Amino acid sequence: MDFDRRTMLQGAAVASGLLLASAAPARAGVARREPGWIVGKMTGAMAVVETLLQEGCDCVYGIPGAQENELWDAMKTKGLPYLLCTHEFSASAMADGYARATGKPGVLAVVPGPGVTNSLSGIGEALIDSVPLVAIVGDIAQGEKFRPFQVHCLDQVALLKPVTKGVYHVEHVSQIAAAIRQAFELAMAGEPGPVAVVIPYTLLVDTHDFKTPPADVIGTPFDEKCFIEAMKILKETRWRVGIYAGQGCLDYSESLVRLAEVLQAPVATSVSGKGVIPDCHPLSVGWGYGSHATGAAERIFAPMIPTEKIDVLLAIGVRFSEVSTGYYNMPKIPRVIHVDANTCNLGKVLRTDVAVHADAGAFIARALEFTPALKREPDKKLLDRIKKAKEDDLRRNSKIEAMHGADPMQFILTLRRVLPEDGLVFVDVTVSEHLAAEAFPVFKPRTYFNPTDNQAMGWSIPAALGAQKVMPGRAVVTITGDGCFLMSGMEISTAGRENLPVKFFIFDDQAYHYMQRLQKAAYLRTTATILARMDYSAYAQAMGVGYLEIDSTSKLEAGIRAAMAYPGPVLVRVIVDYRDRKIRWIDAVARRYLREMTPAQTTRFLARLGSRAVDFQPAND
Ligand SMILES: Cc1ncc(C[n+]2csc(CCOP(=O)(O)OP(=O)(O)O)c2C)c(N)n1
Ligand SMILES: [Mg+2]
Repeated sequence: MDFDRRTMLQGAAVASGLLLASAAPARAGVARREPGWIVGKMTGAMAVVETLLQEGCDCVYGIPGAQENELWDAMKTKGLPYLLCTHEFSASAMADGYARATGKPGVLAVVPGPGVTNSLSGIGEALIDSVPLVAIVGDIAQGEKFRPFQVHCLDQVALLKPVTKGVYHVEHVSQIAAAIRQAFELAMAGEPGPVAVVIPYTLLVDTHDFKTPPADVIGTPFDEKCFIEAMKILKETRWRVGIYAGQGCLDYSESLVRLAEVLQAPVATSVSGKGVIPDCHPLSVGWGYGSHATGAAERIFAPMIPTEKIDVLLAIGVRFSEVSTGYYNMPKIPRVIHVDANTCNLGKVLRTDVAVHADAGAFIARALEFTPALKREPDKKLLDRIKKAKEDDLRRNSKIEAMHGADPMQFILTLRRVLPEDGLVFVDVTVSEHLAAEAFPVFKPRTYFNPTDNQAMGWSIPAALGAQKVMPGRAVVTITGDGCFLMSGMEISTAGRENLPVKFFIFDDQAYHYMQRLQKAAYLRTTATILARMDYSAYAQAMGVGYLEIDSTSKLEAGIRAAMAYPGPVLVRVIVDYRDRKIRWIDAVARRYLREMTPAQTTRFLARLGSRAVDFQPAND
């Protein structure tokens, strides 16, 4: 990419004192507790907690340390819930899972040095995936109390800067409440993202007489001129519109569906937009709209027959990122309207005719005011084509290919049948994420989650725990590869300790199958992809959670039902057999990579394949 994601999100300046961040446009629509003033004499630690409570924080995820003990003690005193995790990667992923599920900023608290560096992968995931976080980060003593060679004396601010929208470095106890409030505001403003507040530990015990007002609301610009341009195009009722909706629409699902019905526009979504329209809606075509995504989306957005084509693409709250588009694999549509809360996303990937800088919800609400002019009659032929294309996808996906274990695609279809509509699914960085994006229908916003653009392996286990902690009545499951499990599996001990009833489905193929798929095609052998044979039953027992095993396709339904009925956390080893099941995303991406190779690269590539093809005993490891 030729741009810096952090700069794009703005608010980029590191604040010394409380100078931060250029004003990013605020997002409307998410209900937040109206915060009042922070008033009274208290310690810095108490001010942190009081501010978090006022901002509506339900839970802080993290691990205490010498520099943060004062803070954790204050949380207990003031009754602010917290969840102790086993590693700070989990702290950031838990806060991320919380934020995606609730729509509110997730909060983590970590110590300086290793606490910060451990948390960076998850904070980076939140940055690239537009998830609001507030990281409360300890720091070594500064100012008069500074001494050389303190423990954890890394440059916390410099470490956090590239993975956040902004960093507030607090220099005096009096600044604590304002810094945290501004961090909440900035995290949600415009395109959401993570913000850090770095507090030297000595300030937590200092006292101050606080009188801190609510943070200034960062305004929401609405580009009226471009909006009118967009309406001019949409009013051409002879043109068929297709909507591509992203995460920016998650809080405006009902109005988005209404707009789609007014326009009679088929709706495709990005991966993180899954759920903005119920997949059972007659206009929903599922994920993506190219050859990498659902067959239905491709057939409707890139049809063979010219009279069936889409004339206008209306992209709302979406970025056309590499993963969602299968390596920028977008069928050409003659006219493109792109709406986004962050100007830096507009027209960045796709040539755009009209770029509307606006919050998705505000745009949709305004567009609905033009209903009489935009209205199209239902097109029975289109609706029939969508229905037929979805049925064909289901038929193709229902074909069982596995022979020595469970079929992963059958798992995905069966899980959907068993899981309640409001159940939460956290899908990790396994090759099955692409199968799930394609074949797992989502019926409600904020119920399907995937670390889409940083692809941080191991994310699903802590992210699911973060959400389950504040949503005790909801069914929460993970779809986790065995490689991902080995990265964050220790966090399952937290489920056992707290009795958080997440169902951890671990796809055991003793391999990085994803890498094997990519490597086999390119090198005719695999390197560094084979994982340990594990005793999952012993592991579950050690972690204090229940255990189940599914070793064939025929046992999927009963196994998943048994897991869901289990009253506590349970680890389910699903022995999967991928065979060479077609994965549309991988095939589409491979085709595009090949097309982009230079003639010299292609020659070298083919020569290597040729020489390896005669090696009958390829060394795979
Ligand atoms: C932290 C991290 N390291 C490495 C990768 C590269 N990577 C992507 S998928 C994958 C393998 C995942 O293995 P597993 O969880 O077993 O799922 P499977 O590939 O078998 O479906 C790897 C190594 C990554 N995305 N994140
Ligand atoms: Mg695997």
